[in-house]
Amino acid sequence: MKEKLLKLKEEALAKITDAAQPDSLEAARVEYLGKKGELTQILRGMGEVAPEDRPAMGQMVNAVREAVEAAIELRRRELSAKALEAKLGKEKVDVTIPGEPVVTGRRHPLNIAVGEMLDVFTKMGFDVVEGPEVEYDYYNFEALNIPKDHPARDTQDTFYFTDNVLLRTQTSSVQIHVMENQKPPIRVVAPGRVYRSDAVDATHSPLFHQMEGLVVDKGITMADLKGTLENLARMLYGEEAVCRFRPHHFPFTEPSAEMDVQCFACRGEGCRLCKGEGWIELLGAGMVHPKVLRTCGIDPDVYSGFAFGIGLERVTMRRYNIDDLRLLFENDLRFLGQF
Ligand code: 2NL
Repeated sequence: MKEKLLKLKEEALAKITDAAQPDSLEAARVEYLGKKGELTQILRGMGEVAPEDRPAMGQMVNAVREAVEAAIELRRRELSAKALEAKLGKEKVDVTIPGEPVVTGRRHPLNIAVGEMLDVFTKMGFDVVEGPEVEYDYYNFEALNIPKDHPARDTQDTFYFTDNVLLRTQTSSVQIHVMENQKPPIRVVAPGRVYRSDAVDATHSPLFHQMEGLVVDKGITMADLKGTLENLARMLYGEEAVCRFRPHHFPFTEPSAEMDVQCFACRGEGCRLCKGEGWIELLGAGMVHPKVLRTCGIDPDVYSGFAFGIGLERVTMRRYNIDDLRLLFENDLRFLGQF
């Protein structure tokens, strides 16, 4: 019995020291110390040993068991230290490898141009206002003196949700809200998205951007309109920019005008940029129609005002020499990275 035990001990210790993986170590533990393990069997069999031999035998078996347990524990530590070392070796960071370049975003050219224009207006004392893109017919058309049969209301141009609700086709709607809620003096610019049912090409998009401005106070005249808008033109095209006003018609202003700037490429001679005209159309404007003022609760006998609207894509395209509107909407990083 004693010999058998010693042989078992030798065998177990050899297996334990040879175990190269946690798996084989566990297998060895089960083989000797598990429920059906060899040492466990021997302990169970103690009942058959003669009573006088039991204490000595018991001591021996326990000593072997303790030795085996200690060996397993020792090996377990060795193996986990080895595993940790291997893992750390694999995860080693090479701090000398150059870093990945950080790609930073840039402002969109449209946003840059609009920002510069807003700067001019805020310096002149204008507030920047925004409003909903989904609007009632009333704010987009009715309050602006656009009668029911006006071509601007044609379903060909306007995206309708219902008879009464639409995507705004101009940011004038924002200024109607301002006039309803605010007493003169009013000085606001309203930049934002507008929508018209157009097919996409180099100069058209169903979504585009506009900025409108509105000034209402006592004694506002066409001279205020001209001074303000010439200021804008000088910022966009330089101190020497030459402007001209042509009579025009809008339902919401009376009188109405369009403002051109003399072509900055040919100085009025006529070239490819201005299509031989010598002038480039910049914006539409006029004195706010008395009917529009009255509709918004402002007495046209006491107050007058001017308003203007300017297409932002066209200004941006000219500013950065962009020849296709679609470039502004496609968000190609090779394009956007140039500004
Ligand atoms: C254009 C012309 C214009 C206005 C917009 C306006 C707004 C109110 C009252 C009166 Cl609340 N007028 N806006 C006035 C004249 C022209 O836009 O060609 N835009 C691109």
